[in-house]
Amino acid sequence: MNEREKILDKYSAKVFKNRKDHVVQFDNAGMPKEIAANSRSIPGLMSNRGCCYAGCKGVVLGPLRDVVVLTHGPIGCGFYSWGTRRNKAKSEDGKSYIQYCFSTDMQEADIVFGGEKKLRQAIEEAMELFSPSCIMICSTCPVGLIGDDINAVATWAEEKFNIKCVAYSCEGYKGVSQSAGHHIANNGLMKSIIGTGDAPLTKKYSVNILGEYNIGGDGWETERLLEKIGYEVVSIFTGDGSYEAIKNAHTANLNLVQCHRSINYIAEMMKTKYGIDWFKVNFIGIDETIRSLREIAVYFNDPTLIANTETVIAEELEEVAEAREYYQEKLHGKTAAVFVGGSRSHHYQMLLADFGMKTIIAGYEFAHRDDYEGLEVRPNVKVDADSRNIEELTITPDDKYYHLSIDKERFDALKLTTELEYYKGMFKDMGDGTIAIDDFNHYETEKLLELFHPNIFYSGIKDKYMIQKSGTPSRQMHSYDYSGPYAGFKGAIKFASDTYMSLFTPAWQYITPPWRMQPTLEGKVGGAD
Ligand code: CFM
Repeated sequence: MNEREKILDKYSAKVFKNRKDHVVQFDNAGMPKEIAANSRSIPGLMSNRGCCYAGCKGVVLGPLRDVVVLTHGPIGCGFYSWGTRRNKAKSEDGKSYIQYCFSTDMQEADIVFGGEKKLRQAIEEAMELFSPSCIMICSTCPVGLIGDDINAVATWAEEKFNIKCVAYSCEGYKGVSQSAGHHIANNGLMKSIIGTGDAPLTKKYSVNILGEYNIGGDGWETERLLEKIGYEVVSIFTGDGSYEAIKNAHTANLNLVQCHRSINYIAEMMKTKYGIDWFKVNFIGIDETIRSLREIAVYFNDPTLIANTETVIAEELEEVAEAREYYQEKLHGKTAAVFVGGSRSHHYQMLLADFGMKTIIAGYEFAHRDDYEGLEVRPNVKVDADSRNIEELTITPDDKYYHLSIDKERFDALKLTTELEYYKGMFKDMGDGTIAIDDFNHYETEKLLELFHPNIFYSGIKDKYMIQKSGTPSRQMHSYDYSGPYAGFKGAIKFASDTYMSLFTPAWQYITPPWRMQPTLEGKVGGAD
């Protein structure tokens, strides 16, 4: 039995039938394989996934600092999504609401008699207290079940207060994970916000950064590098982003996509509507940052820009050279497991490789097949009923704003040599007995620790403690355990330093757990003899 078979061995026939297609082990040739993804989790298995509301409100819309994002639902949904993601924001203009939790706090009576009145009251209150230019309403499960007309309330608010108000039907039960919520949020931003501003550009070369949520300050570090080279960053979706900035996103020359999983919809719709090309970039990892910066410069094909890019790369590399060498020596040969949402488990493999570390286990909570296998599989992916429930917008070219930055010939040539409008997926960077798992559960995590003994396990809050209790250091790859930024050159060193501290402070190994010193409880099943 190989490791994959050992993991699946204990499952009942029914569970085995489902899970076998979600677990892939690579042979020495590292051949690309097919994986089952973006399908329903099995009830009862401890999945690490979140819900549709989490993907819409928590991930894509929540970081917009000048927007009041109002949770329409019982207080639990608002409370548990309050301040739990480290999407940092500045509030230089005094307009940052991300430290607040806005909720309609629906009660039983609202569920029975309808919650629209309460939603209107909440909007009135938000206007009185904060007077934002934009409010976004996010529905939770009961709202969809009782059928509150949140779109009518949004129209009412726009007319009454002369603001932008967008309603999102992102009830938690939609789709199979938070991925559905990303799509719904993308659709709303595309339909109602992008293209509504007309601020003029200030520089010749301008970009939007898509799928960068400024966790631990990553977006600030990426922006710093791009501005140092000479680009104008028109908007960031959505880390430290704002309604005021993303209104103008359609004016940029190029879209840079960091997290492909959460925002490819906007990149593709903006291409159709405004003619803006997109690049798959990755600012996680030194070599990947260099590749990304060079490809962007080559796209614009301006000798000054290319020279500036090389100067910045050389400067930044020099600054980190000594630390890089130190950590390479310490971390070389260590093995890692990386299990995060829908894009980091690939991005971080490249950063680990910078320091000579090998990823032997990787997995995504809610990625789609293209995130594993590459964009080329998209036409072969079967769309199931859960995904078909999410609206697909029909987009046509915009008469006024459609603009191409490069001609078709150059586009085609670049496409052959760069990651222009292409995402290669995680599998192509794996092989050699390593394993990839979709929608991990806790049982599988335990088995992986037992079978592979990774030196460190990067994962999330839901499984972090069970990993640590097994004696394996674990670092949170969603929030960076209060550290970061990890993006760019300096971020890579910060990541290496945090990893080094985790590995060389083996605190957990000095502790003898109580179950090793005393017998565990014994019992028997009650009932009849
Ligand atoms: Fe994109 Fe993200 Fe991720 Fe994601 Fe997320 Fe996140 Fe993530 Mo947590 S948007 S898919 S829904 S990179 S919150 S910033 S860390 S699971 S791998």
